Amino acid sequence: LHHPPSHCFDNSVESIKADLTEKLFSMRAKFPEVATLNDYYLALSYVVRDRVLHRWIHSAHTYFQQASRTVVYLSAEYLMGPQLGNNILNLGIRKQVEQAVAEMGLSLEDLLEQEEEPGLGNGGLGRLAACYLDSLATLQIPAFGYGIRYEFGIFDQQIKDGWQVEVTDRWLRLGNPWEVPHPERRYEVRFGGHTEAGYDAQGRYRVRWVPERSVMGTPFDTPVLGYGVGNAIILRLWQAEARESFDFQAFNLGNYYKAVDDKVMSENITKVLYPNDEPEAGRRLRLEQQYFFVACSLADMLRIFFQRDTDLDRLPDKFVVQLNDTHPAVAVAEMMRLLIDDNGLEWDRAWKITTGVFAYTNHTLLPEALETWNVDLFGKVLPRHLEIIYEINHRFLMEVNRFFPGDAGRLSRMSLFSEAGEKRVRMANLACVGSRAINGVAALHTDLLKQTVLKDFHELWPEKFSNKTNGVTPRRFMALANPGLADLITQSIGATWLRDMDRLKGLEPFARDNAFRDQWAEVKHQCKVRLAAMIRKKTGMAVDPDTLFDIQVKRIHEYKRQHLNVLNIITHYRRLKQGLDMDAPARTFIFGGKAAPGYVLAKLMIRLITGVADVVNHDPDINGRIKVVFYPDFNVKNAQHIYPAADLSEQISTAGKEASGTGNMKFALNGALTIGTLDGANVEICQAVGPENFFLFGLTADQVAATRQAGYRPCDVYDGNEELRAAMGMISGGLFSGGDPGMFAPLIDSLLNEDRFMVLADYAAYVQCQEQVGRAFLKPDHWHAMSILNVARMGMFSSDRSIAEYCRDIWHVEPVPVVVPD
Ligand code: 26Y
Repeated sequence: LHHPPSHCFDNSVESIKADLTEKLFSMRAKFPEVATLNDYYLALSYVVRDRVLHRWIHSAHTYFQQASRTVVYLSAEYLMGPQLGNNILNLGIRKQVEQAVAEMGLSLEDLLEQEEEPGLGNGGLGRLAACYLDSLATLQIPAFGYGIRYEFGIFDQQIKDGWQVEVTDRWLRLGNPWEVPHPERRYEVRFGGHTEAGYDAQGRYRVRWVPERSVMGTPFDTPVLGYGVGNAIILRLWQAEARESFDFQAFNLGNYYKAVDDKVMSENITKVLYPNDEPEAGRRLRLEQQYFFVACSLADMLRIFFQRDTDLDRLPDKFVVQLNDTHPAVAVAEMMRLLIDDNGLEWDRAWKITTGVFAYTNHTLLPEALETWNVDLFGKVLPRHLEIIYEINHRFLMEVNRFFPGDAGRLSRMSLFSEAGEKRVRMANLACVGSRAINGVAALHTDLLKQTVLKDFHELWPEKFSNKTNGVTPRRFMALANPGLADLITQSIGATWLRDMDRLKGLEPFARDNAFRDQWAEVKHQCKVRLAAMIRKKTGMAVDPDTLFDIQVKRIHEYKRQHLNVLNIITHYRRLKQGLDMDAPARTFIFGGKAAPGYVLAKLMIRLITGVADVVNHDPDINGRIKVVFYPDFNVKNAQHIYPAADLSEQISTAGKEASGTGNMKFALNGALTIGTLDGANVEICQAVGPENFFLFGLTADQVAATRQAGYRPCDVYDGNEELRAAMGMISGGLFSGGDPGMFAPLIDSLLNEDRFMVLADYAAYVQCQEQVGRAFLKPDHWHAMSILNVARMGMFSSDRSIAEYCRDIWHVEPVPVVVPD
């Protein structure tokens, strides 16, 4: 085995400057006088990338030698956020880079702003995957993240006349310096066709899949650095390409356009990320995407396994594969196919290996969000896999029947196929049966999983279940997003907290320290000034950093209840108009988030927010006591400006609906106080920071279920509450829709007739709780003390803690330290 380059990088200011000029020349073919800001961004990125790759090469070399168990994280989404700043932070070269670019007449901040983030995810699930890669690297765990290199990620959001408009996300337009393509390491992925059964030369029963078409998957590698360690890991994203750029046979037959057509069809597979909450859009292509990246990833894993081993029974000792929700669950069938059809194993042996390798994380309780596939469609795309799933199901249901004899209801609930209406494959059931561990993402979520959607599986295999409460990386969401706060914390308790978040506890005594509280307040104020400038730039609106910044940023969804927030704003507005509540502090209500393009009510909620903003912001009677802002195009990059500037974090989902939430953690770690329901991880956050430092309101999950059971009638709530009637009347009267009373009718009707998410039931409690928030904000000393205590007690919400628990309880993997010469 050869040793990797022991070449060392000189991180002095002089050397970084020299490298930058060299990269401008070698990678951009420019000299300084003609270079654009983007050329400089790219050149600096290449300077940083060399140093990142250096760590990756040493890590790969070390992992290869040690061959200890490796984590494979399979996720259809990764929301990585901008890379340059994070890599500079993790390399520990911020000061030198800042000075180097300054001496060349540039500002690091401007260069960082150039980067277009890869928006390869919808929201929480994709961002969680990115935080977990950061923590895997930092905890020195050998790991691969595998996913899809979408050419178009989540759409860019613009606001036109108050409505959301979707614009294609062309994130690759100016080049992506962070990835390294490996066309030499591509795999063929087959689709469609039929199967043929027969006996091989040894007389063994074998099935042959005769596919109808195939595409190639090419990997693009992005290294992810650990913090404070030499380790790096790889995010490997697959891009679909045609097998041959020209199908020569078709070409010879004169069918040139068919050949080009096939190429286009193949490349469609990784063309676009699908939004969640999108009814039925592009289902076939989505199934193809899922199988495509799973097939490439498992083939790659086996290739790496066979580099050092020959005995597939040892696969579970060498790899554990975590399924990030059911999107990659077809991996269970693909693993069986690889073992049986391609490697000649018997079923039982293959099943033992398969169920020794996989583990499954569930991220939702909403029954309509559980993935299922029409059996006919599935069979057309993956005929062999459908057969395998039938066989898994047959054997599984026999086992269920041994444990619970004659329980027909249970058999039909646990079957991998639902037979009510059209026959469908249930991916959550497949994931459960194929995995040796199953987890939810917050304590309440895991409890509810066991009681509801996965109840039968829990009764069969209670030992497979555990909770792994989500976490977020303090590197990106504190050190990078909020350097002022991070520096203040480091000055007070030392620097170790960034890798050991329990150290934040050391901040508790400072909550009583007046001088410290003033510094804390000053940092927050600076963050608000910065956000106000961003708001001005993006929307043209002036907001006052001395007002209470009350922020709700997340995907727009009925269960997240942005409309509950709006109802409170309208109520507050009406009171002010009546001369009431005049002692309440002035507030800036900030919203951000994307609605799925086909989710009509969610898009209407955005229109309602912008409609209310239009009226309230321009009402002379209000005189700035309320401002409402919709911050367009919420993404990771914007989020890094937004979380640090919040006084109040809105976490107001209907109890029992938000699996965990992770924005709630990012806010609280930046010193925002939370107004929230007992939902998802809010329950644990409230417990950790203490209920006296948390604004709790609303029905509990049990009460929500009981209220529903008892025949909840939203119109009764409406009839019984004068302020609620007035607020809804202002909406339906057309005040926020330029006099059009019809515009918001669908929203109002859904609240009055069904109110699936109990907005009206929680309205009064929410309004009252918001009054309490207002009163608390008027006592700044106490407010800032609560803010400090929140940060001091939030240590457990580091993704390092989450990953350490996965390592200990599910993956059984150990750290492998990497030594990098430098
Ligand atoms: C298109 C499709 C099948 C699909 C794609 C993405 C379906 C769902 C999703 C994304 C789901 C998601 O983001 N779930 C969130 O996961 C977070 C991380 O665990 C949780 O904190 C959050 O509560 C949950 O809504």
